[in-house]
Amino acid sequence: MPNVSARANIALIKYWGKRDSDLNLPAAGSLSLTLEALETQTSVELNEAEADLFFLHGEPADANATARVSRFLDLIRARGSRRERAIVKSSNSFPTAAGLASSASAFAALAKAACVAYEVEADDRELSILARQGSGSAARSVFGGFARMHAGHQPNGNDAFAEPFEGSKLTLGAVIAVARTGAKAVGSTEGMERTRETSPYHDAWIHQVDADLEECQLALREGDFDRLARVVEGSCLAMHANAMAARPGLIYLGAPTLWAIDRVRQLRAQGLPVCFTIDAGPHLVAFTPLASMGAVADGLKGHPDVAEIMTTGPGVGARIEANPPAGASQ
Ligand code: 2P0
Repeated sequence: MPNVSARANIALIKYWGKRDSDLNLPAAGSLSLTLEALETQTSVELNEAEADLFFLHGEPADANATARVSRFLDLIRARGSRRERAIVKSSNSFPTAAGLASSASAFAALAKAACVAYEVEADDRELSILARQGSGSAARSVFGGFARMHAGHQPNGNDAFAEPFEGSKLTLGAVIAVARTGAKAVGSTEGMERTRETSPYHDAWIHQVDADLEECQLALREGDFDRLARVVEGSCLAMHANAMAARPGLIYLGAPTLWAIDRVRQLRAQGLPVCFTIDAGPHLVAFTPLASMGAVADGLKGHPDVAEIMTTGPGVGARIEANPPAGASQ
């Protein structure tokens, strides 16, 4: 029974909008950093039952989550010769569905574990294409470190995959100010669709991404943190401005998020190389060189609604592990 780990990633240049919902094709590229501490472990065991079963943290998952996993397994089954159903067991080392990219690590791990279980051969590019169909950001979590996602042009999505981005002179980690809230109100998939359909800013947002990707890659290659901070925060704020301009508007930022944005900018003004990004949830992620993570973590303490500060370095890509997933003892 294959057991695979994969780590979530946080985008420096954001993905927010699809060109095709059925194949889950992004309308623009993105660039992310895979993070060591945000880990999912998933095992896939084929069996003779009539339906796929999905256990999350040892408990049967709800019908929606199970159906999403089962639809994904259908994609894998369609590529191979084995038709059995499967028992999928998964556990996360971090809050699920709270805007910390759990679907990225989940579908990267599931893609690899299911390919092994169903004896489907897939290289990393094919895994990335498969993972993308589970969740767009999962295409990037197949890889460790920085990953660059290509939007592609082909209608079949065969050119919509991620690959490692090499050549950064900056080695970054992340300090995450975890806000004290539960699951997000509007998930990314629905939020993106609403934004595409109703935001007057959506075309401008999509149009900007290519230039931001080039600028970000240049800043990383040159090791220019100030340049990086400008484009990373610009991409994040433009994504949220676009989402806020949807009707009804999507507001993922909370009071502790705004507080933490201010703190990051104060820390940078004091000379620390740090910049922020925010996904579809209230948690702020601060990127900073590894040597500054402690100082940034200290600087983000002190708000009553920041429940926890996590620090993490870059993580590796999806890989097969020897032991079964912790907490998936069902
Ligand atoms: C990103 N996010 O680039 C952006 C920024 C959230 C905010 O990719 O519909 O869960 O499954 O493709 O991958 C989250 O979106 O969406 C995401 P689907 P996904 O990381």
